[in-house]
Amino acid sequence: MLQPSRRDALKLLGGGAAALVMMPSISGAKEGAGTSFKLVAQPVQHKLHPAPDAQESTLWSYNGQVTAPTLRIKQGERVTIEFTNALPEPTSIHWHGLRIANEMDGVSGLTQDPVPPGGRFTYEFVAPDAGTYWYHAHHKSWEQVARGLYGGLIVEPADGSILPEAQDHLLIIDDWRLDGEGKFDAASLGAPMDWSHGGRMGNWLTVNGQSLPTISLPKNAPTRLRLVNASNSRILDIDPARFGGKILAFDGQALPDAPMELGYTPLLLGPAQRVDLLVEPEEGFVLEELSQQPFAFCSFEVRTPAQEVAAFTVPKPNKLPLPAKDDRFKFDLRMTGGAMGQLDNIYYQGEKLDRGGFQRTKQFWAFNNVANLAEEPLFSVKRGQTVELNVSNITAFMHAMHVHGHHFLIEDRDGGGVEQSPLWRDTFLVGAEQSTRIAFVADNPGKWLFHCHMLEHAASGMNAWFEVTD
Ligand SMILES: [Cu+2]
Repeated sequence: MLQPSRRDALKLLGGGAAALVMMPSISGAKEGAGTSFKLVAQPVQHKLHPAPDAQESTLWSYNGQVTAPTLRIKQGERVTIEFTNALPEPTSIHWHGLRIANEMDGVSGLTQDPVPPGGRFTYEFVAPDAGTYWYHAHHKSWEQVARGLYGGLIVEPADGSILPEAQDHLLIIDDWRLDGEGKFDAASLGAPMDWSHGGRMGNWLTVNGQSLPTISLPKNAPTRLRLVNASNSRILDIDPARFGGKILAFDGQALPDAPMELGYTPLLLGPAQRVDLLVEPEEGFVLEELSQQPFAFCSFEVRTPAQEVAAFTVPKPNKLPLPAKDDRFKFDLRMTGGAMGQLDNIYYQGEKLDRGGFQRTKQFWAFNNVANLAEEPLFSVKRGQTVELNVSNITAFMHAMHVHGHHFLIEDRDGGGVEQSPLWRDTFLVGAEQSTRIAFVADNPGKWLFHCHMLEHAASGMNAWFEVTD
């Protein structure tokens, strides 16, 4: 019970010329035992569609780059990020999937005040797990992420086993909504129709901010492709078997039996989810979005490598705390609301919403009948407690549920088990009328968000938090 069907349409604009992709990357300036970076959130002009007459868009960026610089850090090393906000509105940065101290989680209104225009904030943390992560704005995310405020974050394993650049590629995929001139469609941000349905769907895909890039890979060499879905709401359907791709990791966590062939197709990559693939290409291939008509949005060409290629070391699973079998804190979460869903008994700030209330508050979704971050946590547990969440999606849409500060085991879907075990994730997809059981050890004190990563759904009700006390 893994791969429910979806009904959204991918309406893509006409094609264009292929562009060569270069992923900007900044390596940290060494400062004593740590590594430090500077990030500035600022507006930038960028052309999203390759058609010659397509207009430039005013986007928001970190350091003026679409996609933002990739932060490469080392497992277990202290990292400092000096952040400056040069945007006309407040913002904050969330380090998605990193199990770091709560006050560095970057959730404005819960773990920190938003950084005002012209303000600064220093993020400082130690990443405990190697793998593929990303960072993005966590203030009005539905607008700020849509405008481009995101970048990749790679945690290199402490044992230093990394591939050379030519054999290790980060692909951050985004789904943009462009207007008739090929510009970012800002006018439709916040459309209630999107918020009450499947979220903001775009009509144009980019990889690392580039349209239809062609990436060179060394022929027949083991190469890691790190895919990140940075879309507001689009679930990508991909099929790694079409190009011999094997799975190394989901959501940053290496699989114990990697490299693994996927026993099903397609692979659904929800918003915020990551998958690391291993390829050893004999010839060129394409990465396709398969939810409608197959659409190739990224091409790979192969070149005979000039030098000897590096041998591949299978990434080792991180050491994550295993949930206890007994002594569990169990919590049932019912997801309701949305178009074609149950709209009765939804409360927002103490008010029972009726037709006018939904329109006035733009709250359309609820967890256990409550829309959006309430004053009280969903639950509160002591540090070290195993938490079991039984999540039932009683809506007409699929959702991408993200737990902050913890990775969890997916234990069951609809009573049918899971396709592999252990399956660690930080974001899971739950289909319409499906249920999923997850479990994790709440080992990180603080206030942690639990929300749908379809950012319009989070803004319109699917947003709550839990507390871990010391
Ligand atoms: Cu959702």
